Amino acid sequence: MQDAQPKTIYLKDYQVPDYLVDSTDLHFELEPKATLVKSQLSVRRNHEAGEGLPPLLLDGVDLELISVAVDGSILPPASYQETPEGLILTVEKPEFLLEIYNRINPEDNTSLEGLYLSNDMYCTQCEAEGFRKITFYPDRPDVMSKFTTTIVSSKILPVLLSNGNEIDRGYCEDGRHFVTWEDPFAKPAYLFALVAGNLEHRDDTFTTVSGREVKLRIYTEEKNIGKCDHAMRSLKKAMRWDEEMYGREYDLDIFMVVAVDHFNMGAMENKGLNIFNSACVLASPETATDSAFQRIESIVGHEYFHNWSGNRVTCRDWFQLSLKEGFTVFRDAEFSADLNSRAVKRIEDVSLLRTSQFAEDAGPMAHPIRPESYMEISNFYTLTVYEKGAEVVRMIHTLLGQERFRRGSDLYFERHDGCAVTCEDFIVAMEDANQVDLAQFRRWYSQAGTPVLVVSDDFDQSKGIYTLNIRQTCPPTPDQEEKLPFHIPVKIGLLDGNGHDRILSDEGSTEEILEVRNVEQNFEFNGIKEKPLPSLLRGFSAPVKVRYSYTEKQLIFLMRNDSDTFNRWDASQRLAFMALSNIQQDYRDGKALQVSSELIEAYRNVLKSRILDPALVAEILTLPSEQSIAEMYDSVDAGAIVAAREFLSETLANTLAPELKEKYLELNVVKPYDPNAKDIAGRSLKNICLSYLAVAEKDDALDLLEKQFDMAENMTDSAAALRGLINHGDAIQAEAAIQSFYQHWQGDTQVVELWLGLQSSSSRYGSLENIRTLMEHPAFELKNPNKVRAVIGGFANRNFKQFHKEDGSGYKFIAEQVVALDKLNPQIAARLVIPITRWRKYTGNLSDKMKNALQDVLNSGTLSKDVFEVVNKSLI
Ligand code: B3K
Ligand code: ZN
Repeated sequence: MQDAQPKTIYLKDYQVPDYLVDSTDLHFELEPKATLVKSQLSVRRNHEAGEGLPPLLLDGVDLELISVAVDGSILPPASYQETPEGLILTVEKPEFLLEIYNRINPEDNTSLEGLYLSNDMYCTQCEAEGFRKITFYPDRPDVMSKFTTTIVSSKILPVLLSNGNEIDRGYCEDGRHFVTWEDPFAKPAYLFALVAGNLEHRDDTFTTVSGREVKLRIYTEEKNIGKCDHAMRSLKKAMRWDEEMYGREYDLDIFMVVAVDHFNMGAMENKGLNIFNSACVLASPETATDSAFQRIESIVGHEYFHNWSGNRVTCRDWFQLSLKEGFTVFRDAEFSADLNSRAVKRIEDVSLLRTSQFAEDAGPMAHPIRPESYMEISNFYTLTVYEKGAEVVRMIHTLLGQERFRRGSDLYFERHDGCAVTCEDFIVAMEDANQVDLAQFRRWYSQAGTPVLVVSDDFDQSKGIYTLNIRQTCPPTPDQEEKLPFHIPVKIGLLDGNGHDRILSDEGSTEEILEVRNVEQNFEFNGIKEKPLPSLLRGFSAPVKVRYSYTEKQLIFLMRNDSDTFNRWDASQRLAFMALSNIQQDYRDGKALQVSSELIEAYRNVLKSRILDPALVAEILTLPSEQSIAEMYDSVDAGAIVAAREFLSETLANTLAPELKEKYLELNVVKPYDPNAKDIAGRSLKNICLSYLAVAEKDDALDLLEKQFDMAENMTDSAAALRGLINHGDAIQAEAAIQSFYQHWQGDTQVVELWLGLQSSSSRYGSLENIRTLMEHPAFELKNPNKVRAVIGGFANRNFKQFHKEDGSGYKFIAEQVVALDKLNPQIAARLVIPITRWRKYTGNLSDKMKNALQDVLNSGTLSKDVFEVVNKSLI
């Protein structure tokens, strides 16, 4: 926390470190309020940085310094300077052993950065700049060191873990015990980890492609030991996949995963010792939904893949974060796509991107995937860096093709193994391996904002030439008024009147990747006899918006015929957006609301289809969320959006009730739970039908809900029924379901989090009053980020109707919570404030009320760097 405006750090100011640390020996004596840390660093002047011996700067935050010694001699306090950011030492030697003793207080560390306690377990989170909360250190990713760690504790904590391989253990004279770990790979401090607790473990082994046996171990509290199987299976699949797809083998004797209840994000890729938010690793059919099963598989994969893309090859500085995150998200997305339904995975990822990343690109914190400046790096762990970053890697993959992309990644890993590098190094490896020029493509790394492609077409019947005209623009973003044209791969197909793909080349291909490079460009197709219908941006081949004036009829045609599954879904989305826009207009004009019969018939056909993959049917039937509708407009009328979506949903529900019921009954079969793609698709479609039936409130929908609620044998069905009862049951029914569910599951943390989220995100149940009541519930804990995300985040991010209430009470509430949370956990507070930073987009009173709430946060007193940066940039 600080008073003065925090300093801005710029990419252009990067300088190599003055000193390097060859080895780091750490010694911890764990005590909740007074953990003693001793560190021995072999420090060496970095000759790349220049001549002379400048002062050595060590980062350190919230540390109690005990002593500093150089080559065995304690330094008098006069020879070093302690500042709020760390320690400045002058040592007149180019190489020396630095020994520091300091004390920290894990119990009072509610920021969940550095060393802290979760329940009674010690754990760490060091990325990005948490190591400086453990000891004084050059806490920057380009300082890579070999770590040895000894942990001493009372025997109440039998499990003592750190990175690498265990090399020693024993007892101290005073009855305490210790374990020593050695990590043979040099790493930056952000990958350091320590865990100590009373934990059980699940074991397995994996034999690598070269025949080495690796021990796999998942640690949890005893009560959760039965929830590790899915994560273990996912880990083994990930290890095999990385060998097969990228030729990457695991490199230590043991790979450990620990589940922790208090965690700021999903998981962390610490070398050999991944630490996971319990919600992202623990699952059983009775307690976890299908989406939790899938989330676990993808996060386990993601963290494992970091062992190469992140750990063996790491980032030079935090501006390069997308180097490891964008690439690793791309890798985990492909992993999930290979294991499950590729089309569904793509639809889910693109929905997230469009709903939330596009909003980021259009908001006050917009930044390129490689930002140029920041005040607090934690604020840049964003969907832009992660998801758009992955799309940028995907575009390179699209432009090069699988084989050449692999050649590039092989060269990248080989060239930079053991190094801290930049996004530029990644692109250069791709170029060098394939003799391509990605000069213009690099703009994706430096320009923010979502490009817009305006597409028009022309058909010259006499010459048989069909022309696509593509114009690109990109809206201004903070600090970037003008943008240069991007290099954009636009994958297309052309449909004939029968809905078949036209052949576009002599080799018989039916798809083409148009490489858009200019502000305006024409692409001609010869030998065309009738005007085709374009299927644009197939598979979402670039993170852009495409505007082409499709008619309703054409969209229905694409929905039926496009050979690209993603674009079939996309056509349905365009259709829904078109309908929702019209309804909003009628709503504002005070006219009777209506939905075209063609649209209803199109949905009926999808629902009745025996050919379409049920997973796709489920995705098509899922109407765009209010948030994603809001993202489509420069000026958002929240009330009209809610009214339009409710009307469309009710109209579909009422008109299609017989078909919905038939489909529900057809799919509602009893069989053992298996989270495979086919069964997940079936459950997903079944539960969407059920939710529509609940909206229609007829055809004994409430009985079906009650029955499913009582009989469900897996959490997917159980939670779907509970959601239906909360949103559509009568008040007594809803309350009874909420209570009985809690009675049954109160001992299970992950289910309780789900239960809280179902209530807070309910447009009917999640009123501000009920949110406040939930916060009084014994299951709620302001110091636990999962609970905060479930209750307060559920309200602000997934309960559009209640959050955007006319009186602005939702915004005031968020401001109040942000101020309270900032004192405990600045990272979480800075995430929570985001929904009110988009005030410029909202119409009328809402905009002012949102802005006032933001101003209240700013005026509340001393803010953390995290919250200050977000709020301040949003008000400028
Ligand atoms: N690398 C971590 C994220 C750390 C976030 C720090 N605020 C998890 C991941 O992306 O795999
Ligand atoms: Zn990651």
